[in-house]
Amino acid sequence: KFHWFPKRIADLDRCHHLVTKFDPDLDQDHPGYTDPAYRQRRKMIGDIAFRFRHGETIPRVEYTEEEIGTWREVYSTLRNLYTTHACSEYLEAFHLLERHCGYSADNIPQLEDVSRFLKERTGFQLRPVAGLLSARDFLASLAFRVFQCTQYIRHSSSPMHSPEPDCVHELLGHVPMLADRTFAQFSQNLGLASLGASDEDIEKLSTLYWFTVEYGLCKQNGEVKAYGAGLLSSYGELVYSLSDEPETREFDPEAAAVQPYQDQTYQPVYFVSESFLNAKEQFRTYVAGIKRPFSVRYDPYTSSIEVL
Ligand code: H2B
Ligand code: FE
Repeated sequence: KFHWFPKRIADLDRCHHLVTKFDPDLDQDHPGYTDPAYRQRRKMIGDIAFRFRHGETIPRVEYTEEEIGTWREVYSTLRNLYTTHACSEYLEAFHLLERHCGYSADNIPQLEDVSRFLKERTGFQLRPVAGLLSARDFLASLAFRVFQCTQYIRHSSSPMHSPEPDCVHELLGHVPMLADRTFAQFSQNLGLASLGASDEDIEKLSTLYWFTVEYGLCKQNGEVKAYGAGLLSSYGELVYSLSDEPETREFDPEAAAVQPYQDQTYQPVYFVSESFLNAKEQFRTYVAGIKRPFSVRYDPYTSSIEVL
C-alpha cells in the first residue's frame, strides 16, 4: 500500500495542498500580517492559482507601482552580486532571460512568458501556485518537469526577505537554473524518486532538495559558486554562504538527506558539488537505495508516468 501519486500531467491539478505555516494570515512574524490590503492582494493573486487547470495559459498580473518598486530593489541589489557569486549556468540563463523574457529592474516577468522560455530550453514549464506547497505535491510536480511557482510578491516593508516563497524567489532563484539541461534532469529525478514514497523518504528527499536546489554550492574553475535558489534570491545569505564563516562539506546525498536545516535563518552548513553531472550521478546511486515496491518511468511523449 502506497500513497496516491499523479500519473498524468493533468493530475497535477490535484496536487495543490498548501502548508500554511508562513502565510501572512496565520504567521505573526510575516511582514504582511498586520497589513489587510497586502493580504487581500496576495489572496487575489493566489486565486489565479486555485482556478488554474493544466493546459491553460497562465493569466497575467498587472503589478502595482509599489510591487514593481519592491522587485526593483531586490533585482538591482542582487544583479551586481551574480557576476561574482552565481555559477556559470545561472549567469548564462539570466542573460537570456534579460534579453528574451522581460527580466529587468523595472519589470516583474510574467509566468506565462517564463514558462514558454523554459519549455523551449529544457521542457520545464511553470504552473501558478497560491503559496508554500506540501513537499509531496511539490516534488511530484518536478517528476513531470512542472515547477509550481508563486505569482504574488513579498511585502514592501521587507524587500530583501520573505518567510514564504514569492515570485522574487522563484524568478531570480529557481527559474535560471531550470534552464540548464543537467540541472533540469536532476530536478526531475528528485521528483520521480518521490512518487508514492513513504513519508520518511519524502522527508529525506525534501532535505536533499533543501541542500541542493535551495542552498547548493558548486565548484567552478577552482572557485566555489552558488546555484541554490534560496541563496540566489537572498542578498545576505548569498554573501554569507561564500564567505569564510560557514562550514562547507563535499556533497554527499546520504549525509545531505538527514542534515538538520534552518528555515528561519542562515544554514549551519552548505554542501559543495563537483558539478551537476556529478551530483546527478551520486543521486542515482542514492535513489537505488530507496525501497519502493514498484519503479516508475516518465514517458515524455504522453507526459505520463509508467508504473513498472
Ligand atoms: N512550495 C512552493 N510554492 N515553492 C517551493 O519552492 C517549495 C514549496 N519548496 N513546497 C518545497 C516545498 C521544498 O521546500 C521541499 C520539497 O520540501
Ligand atoms: Fe524555493
